[in-house]
Amino acid sequence: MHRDVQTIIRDIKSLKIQGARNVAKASLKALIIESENSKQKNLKDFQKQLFNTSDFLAASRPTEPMMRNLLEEAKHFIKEEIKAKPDLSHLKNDFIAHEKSILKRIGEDKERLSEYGAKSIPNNSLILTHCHSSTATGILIKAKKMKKKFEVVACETRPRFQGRVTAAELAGAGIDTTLVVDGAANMFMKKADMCLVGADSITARGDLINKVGTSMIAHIAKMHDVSFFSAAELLKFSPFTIFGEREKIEERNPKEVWENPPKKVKIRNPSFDVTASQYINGFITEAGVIPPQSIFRLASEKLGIKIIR
Ligand code: RUB
Repeated sequence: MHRDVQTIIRDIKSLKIQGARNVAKASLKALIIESENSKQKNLKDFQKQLFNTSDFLAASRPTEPMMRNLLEEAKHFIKEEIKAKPDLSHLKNDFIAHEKSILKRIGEDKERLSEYGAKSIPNNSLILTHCHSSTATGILIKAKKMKKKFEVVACETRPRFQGRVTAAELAGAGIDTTLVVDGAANMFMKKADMCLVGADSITARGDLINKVGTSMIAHIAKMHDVSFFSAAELLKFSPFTIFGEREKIEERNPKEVWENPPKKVKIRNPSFDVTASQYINGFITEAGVIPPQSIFRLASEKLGIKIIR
């Protein structure tokens, strides 16, 4: 595996590259690097090399369907190209061009999504957010550009403090931003008008899997009658949840929570949690702002999933 690809995998695992979208984009860039530098002399070996790299990337963070969906699509493209025109240099060139076009399309989808999201931000409002979602911050920055007036409260997001990334990014964009500890969420929710978070995964039921603590925020939001939205490309949909499988929740090193705990103290460090669809007012997607019940149909269409075989 190329050295730069190994670095990307390391950076994904260590959260230097974080957030579902950044992880997915980095994985496609890794495939492009691997392909550009491949020394394989025949189609079979090239395919094997790219498939292996793809499997390593997919395993780098378990709860990331956007990355998995794109890697699966890349594999599918390679298989189909080999069938259509079995020529190595043709395959390499086409594959690299294809992946670059996908990266471009992801960027265009985000633009559209940000536009829909920005329109949804109420004027003179307080928005509460959690963790760092480049999709959610993209919306807020777009709303600021639209001259909407709003403030943001960002929860700090123990144990890795991604809320600080959000706060720095939003404050840097001129948005009035306050960072609070996660335990203060209820206190600030009383004054909030809307919650906006990202998404790592969306299930067939329209449930949301996002940074641990998200479900707590959604429950509190419901209690205070505050609307709760998740900003999510349709590629965040987890196809195997249609067929009964559950999305695996990544459990990270306990040392992230407490470096040197006393003996006998047990520590758990789940990275994500599940917010049931009934707590979600809508998903802000590239197809529009849609209720959780519609995600299944739209995402299946986008991903080309055939339900009846
Ligand atoms: C990040 C997180 C984000 C989603 C969406 O968790 O939960 O809300 O990944 O991000 P982590 P984006 O820091 O563990 O990766 O909108 O950028 O895809």
